[in-house]
Amino acid sequence: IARQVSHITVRSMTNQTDLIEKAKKLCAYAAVDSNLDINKDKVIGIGSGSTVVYVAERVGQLAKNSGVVCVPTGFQSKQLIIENGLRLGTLEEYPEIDVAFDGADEIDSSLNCIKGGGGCLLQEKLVADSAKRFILVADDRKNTGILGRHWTQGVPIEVIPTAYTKILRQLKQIGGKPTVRLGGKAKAGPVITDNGNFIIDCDFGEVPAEKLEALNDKLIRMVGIVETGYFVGIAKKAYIGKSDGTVSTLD
Ligand code: ABF
Repeated sequence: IARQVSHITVRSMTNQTDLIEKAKKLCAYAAVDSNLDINKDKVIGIGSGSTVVYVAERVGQLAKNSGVVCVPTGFQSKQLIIENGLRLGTLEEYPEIDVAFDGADEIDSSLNCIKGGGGCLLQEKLVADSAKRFILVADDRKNTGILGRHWTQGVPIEVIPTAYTKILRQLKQIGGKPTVRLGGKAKAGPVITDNGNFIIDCDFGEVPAEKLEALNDKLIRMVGIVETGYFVGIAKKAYIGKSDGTVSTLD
């Protein structure tokens, strides 16, 4: 009986994983199909994460030989652009992006989001901020209504390495619970971003939309913080994939 129960548990976990994967693909395809016009959009931002894998796949299917240029948000997205036969460009060459797609860790009902779970938040914010239209793609677990509900580690904050103890102290002073993100097999050292910085994950609990901008401004003013994972008022629309096979939008 024990074997049978564990078999069922594994199978239902697999089903759940399959449904989430399906939801990611559905929202990514819907976002690209509804927002990419290959006759007009010539520069596309491609974000990072597991949902964006399907964005890159769909952009590849629709725009492979159309001459569009894709600007990545980090190493993984650079690989995705290349693997899908798309043309790679840099933000230095293309500072104005027609449309950018990216995932999120959490999205609130005002389209603010937390990003940076994968550690690429600075590049992601640069691309998002350079885009005329910034579109989010996520499965329904990320649609939490209010930020701080799902992402229990808190908001990722990129800091200059020599400033990390100063910033830890300052974050505690304003009521945060910060931890330096550790990496590697033994988690013995800090994660180093593409820009050579550290990431601090800081839990501020649930932060209502109307308080986000003030909190983010306070963080950005701390000398040593390069950027935060709060994306306030940047996204134009979000495509949310559900495990029942439907996609809803937030705008
Ligand atoms: C990136 O990928 C990050 O900002 C965010 O942490 C993450 C979302 O990943 P996924 O699509 O895998 O949930 O966009």
